[in-house]
Amino acid sequence: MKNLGRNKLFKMLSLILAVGLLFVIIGCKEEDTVPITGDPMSFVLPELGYEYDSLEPFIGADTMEIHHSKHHNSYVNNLNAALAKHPELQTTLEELLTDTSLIPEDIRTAVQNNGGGHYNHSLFWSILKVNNGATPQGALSIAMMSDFTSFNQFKEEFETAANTRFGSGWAWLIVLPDKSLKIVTTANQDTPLSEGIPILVLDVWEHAYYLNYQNRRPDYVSAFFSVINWDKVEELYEAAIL
Ligand code: MN3
Repeated sequence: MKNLGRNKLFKMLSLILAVGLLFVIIGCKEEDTVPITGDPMSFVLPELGYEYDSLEPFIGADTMEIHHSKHHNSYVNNLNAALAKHPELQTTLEELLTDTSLIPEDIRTAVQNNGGGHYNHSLFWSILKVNNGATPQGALSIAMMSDFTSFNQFKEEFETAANTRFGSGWAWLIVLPDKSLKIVTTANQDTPLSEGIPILVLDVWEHAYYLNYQNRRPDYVSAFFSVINWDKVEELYEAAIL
């Protein structure tokens, strides 16, 4: 009888241990949002976290819906299709975009364009919110004073960079390895990851503004300053200077 009791206890403990282990494995998997595991479904279109009309009147609901559900979705699908050819790749998207020589040659262009498209848009959506005229506070505000002399000077330089980026591309605020801030632009879906950590980004492809602003990119760039979620940018800045 005593042996049988122990046996039962042992079986029960094993079961608890197995279930616990399973939860740990599932938990770890959920944490791994970016690593490429060879599963062609590794990347999914992220939710915006707000409605398509949330940025009205600065960025219209039509633009947001097409931009997110069509443009961004295509980048995700094309990225997954390219990566499916190399299930042996064990790294993160950020690492591949930081050093594109790590990308197998036959899918390099596809990953640069579509992986960049996925990375850039994901960051872009995350820093958008109608801000009612808010400006940066805290450590980011101090850094802007130090690197640009004032918020208004930063704004002017960022707008000029975004407006003068020829053709399709992106304007960025990045944190350099020495922790200073720098405004840069990239062409197409290229990222500035090899130079620094992005904390603010603006899509200046025509598809991002044409329905609202037609050819008037400067109006769109100026309106962007009404939909920057400075709390989020500050959070990214604080993580970047750690
Ligand atoms: Mn776009």
